[in-house]
Amino acid sequence: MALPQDTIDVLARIVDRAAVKAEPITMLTEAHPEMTIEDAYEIQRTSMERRFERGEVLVGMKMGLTSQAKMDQMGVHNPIYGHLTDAMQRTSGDTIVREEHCHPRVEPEIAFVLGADLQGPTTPQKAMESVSGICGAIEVIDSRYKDFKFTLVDVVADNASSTRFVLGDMVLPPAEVDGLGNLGMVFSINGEVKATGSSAAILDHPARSLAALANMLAERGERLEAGQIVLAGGATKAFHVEPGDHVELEVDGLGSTALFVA
Ligand code: OOG
Ligand code: MG
Repeated sequence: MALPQDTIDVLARIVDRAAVKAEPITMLTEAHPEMTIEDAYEIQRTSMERRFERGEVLVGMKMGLTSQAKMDQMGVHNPIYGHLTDAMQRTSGDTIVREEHCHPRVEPEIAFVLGADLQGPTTPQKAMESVSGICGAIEVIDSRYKDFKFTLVDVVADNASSTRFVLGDMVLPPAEVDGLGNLGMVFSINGEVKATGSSAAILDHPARSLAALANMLAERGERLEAGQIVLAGGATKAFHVEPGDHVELEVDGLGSTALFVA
C-alpha cells in the first residue's frame, strides 16, 4: 500500500460523509495520485466499518463494471466489487428518495442468493454450487464524485458507487432457471423501454461474475457467506432517474422488479 493508515482513515471518513450527506466530492486521487488499488479497497473496507458502527449490517456484495456497456459508459475497464448493507436494500415496488443521493442512476442486474459459503479460488461452475437462488435486480448507483466521473481507484474507494438495490420477488433455485447465461432483460422507465439486453453481457455469463468476485475476495483473505446476496453487475449502461420515475426490469423466466423514485 502507498498510503499510511491515518490517511486511509481520513479518506474513508470523507467518502462516508459524502454518502451520508449526498454531497459530491472531488476525486480522492486528485490529492493522492499515488493511491493504489489496494489502498482503495482498504478505504472501502474502512468506510464500511463506519457504517457497521452506525448499525448497518452486511447483507452481500456487488460486482461492478462487468459488462462492456458499463465499462464504456464509465471509461473504467476493470471489474470491481463493493459491499451491500441492509440499509441499501429495498423491496420490489418500494420508493427511493432522490434527495438522499447525489445523482442516482439505475441499472438492470442479475442477483444470486448464496445457500452455502463460497471461498475462492473457484470456477464459475463450482461457484454455482453455492447458489440457492437467482433473481432479477435493479441496482441504484450513486457515485459520490462530482459529475459521476472517477478513476478505477476512486470508484473502488467509494464502495463501487453502491447506494440502493432491490431484488425481484421471484427467486428461483438454479435448477429452475433455464439458460442463465443468456436471459433476455428489458429495462424500462415510465413505461418506455430504455434498454434491452441479455445476462450474457455480464462477463459472458453471470456465474463468471460470481466466481470472479470469490476470487478477488480470496486474494484479500475474504470469502462470501451463506445467506449473502451477490449482484453480478449491470447488463446495460445505467440511466439517471428523477422524482416521479417508475423503473421496471423484466427478466426472462424471472418476472419483473420495480422501483419508484420520489
Ligand atoms: C460503478 C459501479 C458499477 C455495475 O453494475 O457495473 C456497477 C459505477 O458505474 O458507478 O455497479
Ligand atoms: Mg451495478
